[in-house]
Amino acid sequence: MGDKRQRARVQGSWAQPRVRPTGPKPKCPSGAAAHVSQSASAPAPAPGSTSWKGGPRSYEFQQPAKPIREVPVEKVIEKSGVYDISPGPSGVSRLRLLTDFLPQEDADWMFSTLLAELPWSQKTNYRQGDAYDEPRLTCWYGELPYTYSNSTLQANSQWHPVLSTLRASIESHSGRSFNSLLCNLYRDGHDSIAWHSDNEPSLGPRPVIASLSLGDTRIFSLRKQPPPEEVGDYTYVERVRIPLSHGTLLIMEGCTQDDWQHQVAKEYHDRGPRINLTFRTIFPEL
Ligand SMILES: O=C(O)CCC(=O)C(=O)O
Repeated sequence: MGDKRQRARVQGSWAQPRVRPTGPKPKCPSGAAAHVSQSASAPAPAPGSTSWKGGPRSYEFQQPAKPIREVPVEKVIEKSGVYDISPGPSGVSRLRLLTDFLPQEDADWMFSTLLAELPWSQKTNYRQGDAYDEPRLTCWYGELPYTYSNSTLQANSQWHPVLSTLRASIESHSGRSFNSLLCNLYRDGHDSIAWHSDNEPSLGPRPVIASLSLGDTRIFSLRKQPPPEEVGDYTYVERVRIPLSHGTLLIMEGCTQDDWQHQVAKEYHDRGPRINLTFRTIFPEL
C-alpha cells in the first residue's frame, strides 16, 4: 500500500507534463503493456557504443489506459487555531490547536512529575485472538473501565493531583467536561500508536477528545476514511500532519472520529520520552 502511494505520488507530482501526440492515435504493437516501444528496424548497439547505428531511433507514445490520479498533498498544521479539516461525509471534522497552552516551566515540572509518579504499565491487546503488547505504556483514570482493542483498563478514581489540576484548566478553556483520562507514555522514538479512531461506543456519538502533550515532539498524523468504493484503500485519501510539542493542547471534535483516523508513528531517529494525556467522557449507559 505504501509502495502504491509512493508510485502514485511520483507519477502525479514529479512526472514530466504529459505529451499529447499529434496526428493519428498510435497503435500498441504488443498489447497494452508497451507504453514506449523502440522501432523494430533498429539493430542493437555495438558493444561499448553510445549511439544506435543503422537507422533512426523512433518511439511510439502510448496513452496510459487510466488517467493518472493525484495523491493529495499532506497538509501541515503548526500554528494555534481552529481548523475544519473536512466538511463531511458525517459532518464537520474540527481540530483546535493551542501550541502554548502550558507555560514552559509548568510543562517542564509537570512532565517530570508525571513521568516519575504515574502507575505506567504495558497493556496487552488482542487482534483476531492473538495477543500483542502495546508499543507504549499507559494508565487510565475514570470511574468506569475503558475497553479498546479487546482488552480493558480497570476503573481508577485515584486521580494524581497534577492530572486533576490539568483537567480543571482544560475544562475551563474548552467549556467541556471530561470524566476520564487515558495517559500514554512513548518511552522513545520506537514507541507508537497505530492508525485508529477513538470511536468506542462508550464515548458516545461525536466524542470530544482533548489531548495534551508533554516532553519530546512527535508527529500526530490524520488520514481521512476512504469512501466505500475505495474498499479500504487509503492511497488517495487526504492527510494532515501536526507536530505536537511540549505544552501543546489539541482538541478533536465534531465528526473527526467518524471520518478520520489518527496515529503517532514510530520514528527512526532519536526521540526522548513523551507523555500524551487524552481527556475523554465515558457514558455509563452506552
Ligand atoms: O499520543 C497522541 O498524541 C495520540 C494518542 C491517541 O491517539 C490516543 O490515545 O487515542
